[in-house]
Amino acid sequence: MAERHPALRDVGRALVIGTGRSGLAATRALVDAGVEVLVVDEAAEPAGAADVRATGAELRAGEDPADHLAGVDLVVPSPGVPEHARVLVAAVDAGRRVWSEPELGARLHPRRLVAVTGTNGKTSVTELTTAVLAAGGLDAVACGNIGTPFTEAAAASAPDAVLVAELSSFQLRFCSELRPEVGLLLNLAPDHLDWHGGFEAYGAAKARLWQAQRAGDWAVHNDDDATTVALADASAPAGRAAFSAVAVPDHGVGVRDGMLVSSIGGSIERLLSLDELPLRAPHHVANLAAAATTGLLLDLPAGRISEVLVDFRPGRHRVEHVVEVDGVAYVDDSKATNTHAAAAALASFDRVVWIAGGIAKGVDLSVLADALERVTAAVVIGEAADELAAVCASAGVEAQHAGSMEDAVVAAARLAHPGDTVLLAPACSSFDMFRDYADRGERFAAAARALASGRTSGEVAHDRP
Ligand code: UMA
Repeated sequence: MAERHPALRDVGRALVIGTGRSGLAATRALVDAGVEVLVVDEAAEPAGAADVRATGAELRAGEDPADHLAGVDLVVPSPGVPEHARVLVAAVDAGRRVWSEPELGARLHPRRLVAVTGTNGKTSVTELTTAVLAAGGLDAVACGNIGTPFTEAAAASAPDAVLVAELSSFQLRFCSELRPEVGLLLNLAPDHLDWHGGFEAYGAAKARLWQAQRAGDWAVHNDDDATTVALADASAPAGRAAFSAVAVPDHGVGVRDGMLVSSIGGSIERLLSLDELPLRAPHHVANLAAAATTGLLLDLPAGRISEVLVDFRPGRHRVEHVVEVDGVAYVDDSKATNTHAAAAALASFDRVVWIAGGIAKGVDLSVLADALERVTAAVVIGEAADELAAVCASAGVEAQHAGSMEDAVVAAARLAHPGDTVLLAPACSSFDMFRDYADRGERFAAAARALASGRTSGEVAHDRP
């Protein structure tokens, strides 16, 4: 047998939990490296079962992974496995190594790495940063939470490639040696508290982004978000840089006099005028500033960076204009899966009929009461519907319940007046009613388009004059 990879020299047997994208990528990498792999999934018929069996690994479906720790040197949990799961608590208590799938990939295939985390904007900034690096002539590869598992992307990439990894708190929680040369923490607001057990643990997981950095690496925080500043102060051992949507950081990219400017070279350098941008919402400007900071820290030419930023369009289901019907705009921000993102979307329109709801993930939704100033009415769906209706009532906003997205859109149409925006910004995850956030957004868009073509059953009669 070929000699085992040095990172796995003392790993004879590994337990992989989950047969999804992460679990499959980890299993393939471990089997290829000559490790004996047991894969366990809580589902009796997990979707990835056939792919896992094809690797030659043993699969036990429908079983508790905590029963299978005997003889295991390494545990690789899928990100969906919560930190308080019995198997992870048992593994940590027994002193077993627990690596997330990106940690495994980073150890097996060391590459240049830019890592992006935060509560919101991760995917957009990962896309933007990948485009910035590519325009600067680097072989940039987007991976991680964005879709292609880190390990798979790392294995397929050239040795001089730069991985641009979107990393979730779930993945960072079990990272230790993963070392980005630029690590971006975009923002931090309560999310996934059911998984981590609390906000402090969630923040601590995010801050692991910087723990393995060394001199010459960059820890980048958001100057407009005090929590990211405090976390960087407390935990970033490397060089510090920042970005902002309202001012110019000491060392980074920000806004002055309607221009996006950099202070990285020591003097102020203009990158672009905000007038050139199709979308000027603060969260979008912050995303552009974060990507520009990364490009400039990697010594890429400012002119190329500016071109990419001006041309960039946010992806699907991110404040996406779907259709206009009877003077009412229908906007899909299904990607707003937490309160922070929903509040940013609500602040982007003048008069809003708001569709929200789903699974609250242990987060207190009452903070949204302060974000409802421009909301004239709401339609609430899913598990969190009652809680959101109470939040609306506390802000003096009428909320109607709906049992499906189609009913929600029809109800919202009745509540809306010409000039209003019907905004899907759920503040919750989608898994109680939909396959994922994309499915939820598609259902919203289809229902809105059905209104436009008059296919919705019954006339849309406006409740109010
Ligand atoms: N499973 C168990 N036990 C558990 C939990 C899950 O056995 O306690 C099993 C499930 O039965 C299923 C499998 O694990 O068979 C699913 O694993 P998973 O939910 O971790 O999903 P993957 O398919 O491995 O996808 C993961 C990320 N999913 C999550 O973080 C929930 C994907 O991010 C990521 O693209 C992919 O790895 C590749 O890196 C998605 C996501 O929703 C987009 N991320 C969250 C977010 O963006 O908010 C963090």
